[in-house]
Amino acid sequence: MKNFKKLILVLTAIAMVSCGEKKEKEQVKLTDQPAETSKMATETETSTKDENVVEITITGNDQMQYSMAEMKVKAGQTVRITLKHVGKLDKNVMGHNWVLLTKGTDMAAFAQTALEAKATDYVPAGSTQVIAHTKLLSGGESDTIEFVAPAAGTYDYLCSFPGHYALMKGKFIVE
Ligand SMILES: [Cu+2]
Repeated sequence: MKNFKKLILVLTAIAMVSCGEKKEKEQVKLTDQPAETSKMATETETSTKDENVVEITITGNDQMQYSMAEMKVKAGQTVRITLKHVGKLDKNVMGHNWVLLTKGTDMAAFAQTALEAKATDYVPAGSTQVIAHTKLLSGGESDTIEFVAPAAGTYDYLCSFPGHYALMKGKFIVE
């Protein structure tokens, strides 16, 4: 690791010579930062390892599929969900979001209403049927949301982009 750092410093020094002074300084900074940043990230991770926080990462791809058909959490837990669009297509043609519906919401009826909400990325503004939702993502993007798990029961989640819920849906189970 130390040798690697030295190598980077040497390479940076070489780059300095060829790039002029301003760029040199930037590069030195860039080289110095990652080590510190990653250290801090690790510390934060450990300190937030809380029984009451559950982190879930779900992906969506260009084949219109989620990576999970079921999620389980406990009532009252803080749920941190990250949706990653691992495809390449733009959100205009293959946008994905993650929308959690209130218990008993008719998914097909909701999806129908969502069709008309293009202006708000297919999540009807002010809908009382939505517990939580991510942004609509293009390939390569991700979004993390946080909310408190509702009362015990089984809830539906879906991607509300037109036509996607037929494949992109799942059960959110609160125990
Ligand atoms: Cu989708």
